[in-house]
Amino acid sequence: MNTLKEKFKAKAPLQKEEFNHLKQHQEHNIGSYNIGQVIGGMRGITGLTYETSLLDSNEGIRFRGYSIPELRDALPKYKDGTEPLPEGIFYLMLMNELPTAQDVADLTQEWLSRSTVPAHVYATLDSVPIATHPMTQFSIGIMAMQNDSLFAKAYHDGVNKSEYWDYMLEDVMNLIAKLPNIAAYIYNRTYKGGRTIEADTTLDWSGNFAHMLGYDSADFKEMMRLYLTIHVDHEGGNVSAHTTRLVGSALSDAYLSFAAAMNGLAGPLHGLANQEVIRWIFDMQADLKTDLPSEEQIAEYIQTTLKEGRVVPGYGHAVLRKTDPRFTAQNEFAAKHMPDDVLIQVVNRIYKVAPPILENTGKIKNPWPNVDAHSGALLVHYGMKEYDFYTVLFGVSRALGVLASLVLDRYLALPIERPKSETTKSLLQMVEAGATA
Ligand code: NMX
Ligand code: MLT
Repeated sequence: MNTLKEKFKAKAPLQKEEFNHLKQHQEHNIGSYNIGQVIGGMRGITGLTYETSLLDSNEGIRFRGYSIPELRDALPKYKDGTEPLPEGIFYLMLMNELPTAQDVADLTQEWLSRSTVPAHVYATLDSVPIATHPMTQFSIGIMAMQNDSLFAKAYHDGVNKSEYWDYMLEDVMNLIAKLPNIAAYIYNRTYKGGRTIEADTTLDWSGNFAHMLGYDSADFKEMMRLYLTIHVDHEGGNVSAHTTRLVGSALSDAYLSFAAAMNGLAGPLHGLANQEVIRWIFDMQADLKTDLPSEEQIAEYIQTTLKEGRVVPGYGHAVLRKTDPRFTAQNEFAAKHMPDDVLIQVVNRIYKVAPPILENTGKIKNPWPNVDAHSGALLVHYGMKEYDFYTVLFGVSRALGVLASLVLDRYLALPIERPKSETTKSLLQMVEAGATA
């Protein structure tokens, strides 16, 4: 038995105890909702429990109670590095306790030992056209591994439901361990002529991922540790987390659930926004024939985007109502490591100009930047300009949060999801009758 599983077994009963305590209060009413929320994407309706992180609309995300600045301080680092190792935030989310440096080192080794990707997965990726979007390739690569699901096999063999979590944890560890290899393969296949870069087994999960992508500077590796830490999770209602939960609730295994989540992350209003931001900035620079447009030029470009009935990518949020702390963390990294970078200056000019314009439309509820407004500029600085690939990096990180949660879903024995729907007619009838659902 691996060390993480032993620790989870010892620690998880406390989480179940708390959940069982909540179950004693099932009749407690926590609010009501209206038709606007039903037809408006279910905003503000609490419809699920989700343990690994919680979003405050003004303050931003907290992981098991810890904010991003607190975790940049508290989580173990790589040797003399200053950014947290994502292994640590995975440990925190799963266990509900901060890891020691040894816990993190154990996890690095555990993932390394599980990282070999079966040859047929690479062969499957090689069979799709090279122009296939990297997120589609990523989803295909994940699905190609589904045949190895230990959870699906155990279910088929009649495993007792009390043991579901055990097989789910095995699948989750295997999947997370292999994602960097698959992502790097897609990058090298799509943009770098199919070169092969062997893993560096002396490195941590993120450092080795950076290495396999062909980026070996110490700064890029630090950036990757930060990037993979801050994108992990954003409570349970976002498209990728909720998809993982929903699909998993049918007792679909981790591969099926996570591939579905990645298909949601690939949407331009969700994770694909990180590529859209850089595409939008590059287009603006090309249209205006300058790398550093003035604030006036940027303001005009934003107005044009709005007039064309398009969104300004990287701005707005369904829940947040202030600047995303993930944007701020990246901006701090940029100020420290690339103070003179022109693209970062463009990002900061947009940050100055966009909010009042968006606010003045009178309909955009959050005029502030989200995580995607910044991430691409860091990658471009280090030479990764292939922006179609950016959402894959988001996906590798997002695996840690949603898959830690998936283990907990099975541990807490959450039921299949099945909300009620109505038709427009049936809701109108309720309105006329003054009835409730
Ligand atoms: N640019 C232009 N219009 C916007 C923007 C924006 N950045 N944000 C919201 N709106 C519009 C929105 O399309 C809607 O228009 P309409 O009534 O014509 O349908 C109106 O403002 C009200 O939307 P909100 O209630 O403010 O936002 P909602 O909760 O529906 O959507 C987002 C949230 C994030 C989908 C939206 O702000 C958006 O499309 N942003 C740009 C894309 C983006 O950055 N997505 C990344 C989110 C973070 N992530 O990584 O997942
Ligand atoms: C996320 O990280 O999932 C996004 O900010 C979207 C969300 O929280 O709705």
